[in-house]
Amino acid sequence: MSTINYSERIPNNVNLSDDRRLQRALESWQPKFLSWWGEMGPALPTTDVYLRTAVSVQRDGWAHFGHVALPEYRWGIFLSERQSERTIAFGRHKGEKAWQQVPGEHRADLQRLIVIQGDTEPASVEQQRHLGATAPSLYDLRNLFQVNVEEGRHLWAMVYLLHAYFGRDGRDEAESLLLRNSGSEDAPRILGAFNEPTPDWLAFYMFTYFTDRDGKYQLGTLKESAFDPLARTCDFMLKEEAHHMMVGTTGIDRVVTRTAELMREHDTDDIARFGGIPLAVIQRYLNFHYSVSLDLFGSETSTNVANYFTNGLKGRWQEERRKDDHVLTDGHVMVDAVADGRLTTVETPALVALNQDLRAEYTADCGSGVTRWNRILADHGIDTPLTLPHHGFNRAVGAFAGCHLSPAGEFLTVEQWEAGRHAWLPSDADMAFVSSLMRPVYEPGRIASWVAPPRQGINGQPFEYEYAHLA
Ligand code: BYC
Ligand code: FE
Ligand code: FE
Repeated sequence: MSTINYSERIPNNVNLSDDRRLQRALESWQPKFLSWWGEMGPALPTTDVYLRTAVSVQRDGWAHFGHVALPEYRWGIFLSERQSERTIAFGRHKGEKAWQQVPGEHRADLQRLIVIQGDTEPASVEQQRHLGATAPSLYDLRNLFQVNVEEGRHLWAMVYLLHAYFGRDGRDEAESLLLRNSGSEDAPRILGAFNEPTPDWLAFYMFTYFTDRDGKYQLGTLKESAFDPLARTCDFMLKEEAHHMMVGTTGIDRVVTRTAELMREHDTDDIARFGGIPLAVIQRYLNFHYSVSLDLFGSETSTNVANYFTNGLKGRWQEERRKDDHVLTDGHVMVDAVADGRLTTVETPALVALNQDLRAEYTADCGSGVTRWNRILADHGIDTPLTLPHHGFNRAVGAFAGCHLSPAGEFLTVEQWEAGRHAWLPSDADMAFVSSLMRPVYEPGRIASWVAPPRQGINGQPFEYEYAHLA
């Protein structure tokens, strides 16, 4: 079970060959995936890239590294191992055995959650399609493609569930996942952040820090699901997700490091003319990516999430470590609300407040990055810190939608907002400037002017390693 069968057309550890119908259905989806990858995946032609491929779902030694041609990457279906007596940890089915099939009454909701999750994965590949043209180093280029192939595999993870457990509707939804496109007018991706462009590498690092981190938290709740195949799929996806977090965290580390070095060297904040990204621009990118990622948590109060939890479909972050009854029918909590143009809190049943609960976990985690970046700044003697904006800033979903808050959390008039937004969100000039720095650096061991080299290479290889060969 833990070893992945690579001799089949679709690598898997779910005994796909025992179910010929399912195998045939997925084999007929496979060429559609490959043609989507060809059209919407990485645009830069390469001969091969140094990538990891999952070879086992065991904790240690699960990945193999080697140079592969991107279209020949072995995307497959890998679920964490089944625990024989897994029970449901929360909701009204708490204590019952986890489900190996989809109960009829939860079919629509489960399918919807899987479709939303599945939609984000190819969306991010589409958003990042052109970044290969301007990578700051071969190391970064390789990381981009690693993230892309794994997001492609996460699409496979959801498509497997749709095909295996949701019949005809599931197969139709699997097709549709390849037909919606990020930013499309007619058929956009489902969630807001996945229709925003990722035009440059600062945006890419911010996206992998803030938006992939939403993925980490949402997968963390789905890994608790009573529907065991979903739980096991998400558990394994989280293992891959750790690398995406690393790309974001260390990517921003390296930009901040370079910015701080240039500020010291030239004794000025105005480092644009020395080929660095000014701290104020980094802060504006951070404000944007954090705020659109907060929208991915849905509304502060949501009957959807209450039902998902009560029915066992979606748990809380680290459900089993929570010290309460895991049913929450009696609890009340305070949630954010806006009344008379002011921020207040109102008491709400705990069940409907679970989106805010998850968002709070996420925010705390985001703060750890800010702390590390500020340490880098402090080490260079710079005492202007980066900060997370207030969670009501620039929001389009939930209690703060339609309000105008400053990054400090003050409520503003429309005029004040319009006057301030260029100081708070990336302006066209910021984007044009960052874009002007984006020139590819593809000689092994060399790096662009605006970012420091990584402290470590991949899989013990040095930074100078030939992580990719261009075609
Ligand atoms: N944009 O009841 P509410 C990842 C909709 S990222 C557009 O508050 P709910 C990845 C909402 O659907 C993780 N629409 O929402 C990262 C609902 O629509 P209906 C992705 C939005 O359901 C990087 C209505 O507004 N996975 O993996 O409690 C790279 C009312 O909302 C948005 C998941 O999200 C939005 N931002 O919570 C690659 C997990 N927000 O019912 C990959 C699955 C809300 O009126 N999804 N709406 O038609 C869910 O758990 C929930 O559906 C949500 C929303 C958390 C998204
Ligand atoms: Fe993913
Ligand atoms: Fe990811």
